[in-house]
Amino acid sequence: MPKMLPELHSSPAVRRWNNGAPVLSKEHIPYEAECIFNAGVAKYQGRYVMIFRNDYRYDAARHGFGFCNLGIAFSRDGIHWEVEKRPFFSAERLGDPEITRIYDPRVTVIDGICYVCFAVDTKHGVRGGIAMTDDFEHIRFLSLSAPDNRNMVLFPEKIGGRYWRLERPFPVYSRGGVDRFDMWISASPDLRYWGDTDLVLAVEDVPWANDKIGPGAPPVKTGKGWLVLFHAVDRDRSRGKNGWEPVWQKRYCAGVMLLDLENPAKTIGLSREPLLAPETAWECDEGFRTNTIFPGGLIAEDSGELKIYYGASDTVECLAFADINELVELCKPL
Ligand code: BMA
Repeated sequence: MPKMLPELHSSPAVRRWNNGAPVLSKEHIPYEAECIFNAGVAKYQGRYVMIFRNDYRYDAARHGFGFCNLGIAFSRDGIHWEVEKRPFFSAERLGDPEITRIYDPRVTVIDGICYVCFAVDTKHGVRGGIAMTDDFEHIRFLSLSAPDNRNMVLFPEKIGGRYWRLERPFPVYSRGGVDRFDMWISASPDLRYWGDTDLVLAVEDVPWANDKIGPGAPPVKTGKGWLVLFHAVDRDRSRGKNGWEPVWQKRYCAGVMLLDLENPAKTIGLSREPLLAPETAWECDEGFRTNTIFPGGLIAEDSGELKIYYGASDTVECLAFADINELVELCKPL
């Protein structure tokens, strides 16, 4: 039986695919793979494309994985996936000794071009990377942020003539030396030079978070505003052993908010409850870092159905459905 966490529940507005079974996991991968999670998903040239994270070769002594790469899968329906024979990308393939890991991809299509954002671990801090690909074999970097920053996602169109990204710097020194990290936005004329940075949502605005928040999937345009998924973390020091690690005290939930259509730096709505809280066996019991829901893909279908892709317990990739208007309704003014 899944371990229930009584204090937080998922919204009745979401329905998990196949009772929370993974849409993608290591069994589907034709090369060495262990944890398949935190994927970015987009519709591109008539099919769905997913870029997923693969952490492999667990080292129990270090409580971590020795290797990480990004894989690619394609789908006709967004549910059943065919995985490419070889991994797409990794820090090793880049061949820059400064860059040690590339992970947590998000995919946005803008004007028919496919962009991928990811977290880039370097020997001197974590940077947010933006790159483009047109063949899912080669990748060209456009920009790398200053450290420490990650969870970058691009809006799917220019607003007021500029590109926009959500991001999550981690200002340890100026936020009291503990995790208190917030969601920010920046604009760019060309995807290379970023500025006009502004705060979008602070962790203390989210009633079920006490640690940090960060952008999830690329925003979806609705008649009422930009619909944005985010993750929100609470830490409970009484939590002990969870998952494979000796101690894991955090819980990651998915939340939803609305940004102004013309000025996306302005938050106009927030759901005061989590959208997805860990509840199923994969989310609570089975994985590496339990109690972790990490949304990275949001697709709006013409029917009004939303597909929400999320990593569960840093171990598998799952899918949930919702109605776009119902999620907009959940977002009440701040
Ligand atoms: C965050 C990132 C994510 C991960 C999450 C939970 O800090 O590293 O990649 O899913 O922690 O472990």
